[in-house]
Amino acid sequence: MAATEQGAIDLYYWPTPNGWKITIMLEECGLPYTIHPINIGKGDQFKPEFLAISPNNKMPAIVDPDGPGGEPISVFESGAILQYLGRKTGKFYPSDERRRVEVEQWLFWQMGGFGPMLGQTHHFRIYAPEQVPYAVQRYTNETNRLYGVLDKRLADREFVAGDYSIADMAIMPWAKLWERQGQNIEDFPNVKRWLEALLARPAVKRGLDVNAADRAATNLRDPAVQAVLFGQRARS
Ligand SMILES: N[C@@H](CCC(=O)N[C@@H](CS)C(=O)NCC(=O)O)C(=O)O
Repeated sequence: MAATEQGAIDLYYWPTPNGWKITIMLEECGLPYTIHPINIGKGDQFKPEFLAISPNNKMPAIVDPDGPGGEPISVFESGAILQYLGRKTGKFYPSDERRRVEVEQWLFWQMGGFGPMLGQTHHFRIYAPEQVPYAVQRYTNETNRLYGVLDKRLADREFVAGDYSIADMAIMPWAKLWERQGQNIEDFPNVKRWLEALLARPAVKRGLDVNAADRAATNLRDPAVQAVLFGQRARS
């Protein structure tokens, strides 16, 4: 494990869209953090010490040594982590109730729809060991519908929900992978403009760059990696 800077947040991470949400937020907030790689292709997510903070065996997860009351706190689920960091710093997550609800609607839209559906699109278009045309069509179409919703939302505003917020940080890492989701970004000009603006932010670039080489090292078409990620595991 890497040496931890005093007060630094421990981030359990692998460079994927859900992981990037958190490196981007930490970079945007200027919070110190220490990366603990969770190699999901090798099964680090099933280690008991990781399950103790992330019982759903998925990264990202954080441990903030300076949590509420000055005591450590662990948080799993990327949406909950973004909300926690937003409350902790007072940044990118408004405290005004109307503005907060606006952000939360789009954060949960990502957590409950845009993320899970696009994840299945990746699975059936790229990783599935057998071609299932119905599944490819079903998830590619649903992805297309979701991009349409996002494009409409962005037609008359710069960001998804008021000012730049954790909602943008949650959605963008998935939207930047439109090509592998069978989409044409030219069909969604407002998403394209928003995506380009976010990808130009220095903190976003730094966040997307964290341990980038690890991404190339995980071949999700490798049967050994697939056995870890797509095989059902008995829980101890
Ligand atoms: N809802 C979770 C999803 C996290 C997630 O799906 N993480 C994946 C990588 S992007 C993972 O850790 N997979 C390991 C596994 O499924 O065993 C979140 O947003 O934090």
